[in-house]
Amino acid sequence: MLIAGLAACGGDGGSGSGSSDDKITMGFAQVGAESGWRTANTKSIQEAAASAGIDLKFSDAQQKQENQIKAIRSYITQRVDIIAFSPVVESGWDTVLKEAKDANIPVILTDRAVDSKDTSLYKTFIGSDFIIEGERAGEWLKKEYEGKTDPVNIVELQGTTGAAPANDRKEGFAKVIGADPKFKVIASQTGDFTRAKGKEVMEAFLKANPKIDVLYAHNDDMGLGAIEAIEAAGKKPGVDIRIVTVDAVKDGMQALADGKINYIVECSPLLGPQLMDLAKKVVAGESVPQRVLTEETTFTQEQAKAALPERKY
Ligand code: GYE
Repeated sequence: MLIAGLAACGGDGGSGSGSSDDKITMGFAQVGAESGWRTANTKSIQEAAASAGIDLKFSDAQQKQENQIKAIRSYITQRVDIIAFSPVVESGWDTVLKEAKDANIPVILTDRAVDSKDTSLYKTFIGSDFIIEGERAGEWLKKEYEGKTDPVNIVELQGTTGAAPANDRKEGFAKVIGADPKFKVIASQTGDFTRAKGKEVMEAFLKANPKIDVLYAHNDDMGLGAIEAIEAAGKKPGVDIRIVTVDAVKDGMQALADGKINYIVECSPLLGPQLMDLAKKVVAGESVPQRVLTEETTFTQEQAKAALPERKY
């Protein structure tokens, strides 16, 4: 993808556009700084823009949709060449996306999806398949408890309410474990993708439920917060309560290598280079695929030990 993009842009001096020497200006409306994943994602976008020679206007919405909408409107007023954003929640984007379209400013979705029926409101969507991530967490659990018949009490820490990764990771997981009645999700609540909220909600789960076998956290950060709560309650994370999370950021991988998490489903935040490549193509009027999927893997404790020294984020 990246190689093809560089060849297309550099090979013939950017033919087709009268202002090919002008720098592309991108307005990027980020979700916030809620997790290690997000920090790595922001860094990837900023570094990739710099090395692609794209002038980046960057805003942080502090996990609030209204702030993102304001940022997008200001990018429209500033007449940037392209807008990219990671929608904090799935719903409620049609009006502002229509405004961008009417102003002839193309939009790229990164990381999270919108539920707009009109797919002409954006050029492409680059990011992970969160349903598959949820399924991978469920598949691991099924294997862990294969051949056992006792009930398995699961608590779930959901991501930000209404966010695509929260909706889809819940759905994918439920689909896989739902077929076996021994798996019981006894509590499920949002921890807003943050460490502090993960800890707080896990404390409440522990107080209300004497027997918790498994924690499924929609990201590493909530899992890491929950680990603090579990330890404070005198239990051993990874042993007394088995833990599966999503992301595979460094702190999560360290906890996995240390035996406090049992399994992590990877979700890559390094979307910057592909995003800049797609942005150049869109601005040049080239066609791009409607959906660009990120490639990801999963990690056991042993695999985390091996991967940690090379882990960049
Ligand atoms: O998993 C979580 C972050 O949208 C995939 O957002 C992203 C999620 C990621 O806060 O850590």
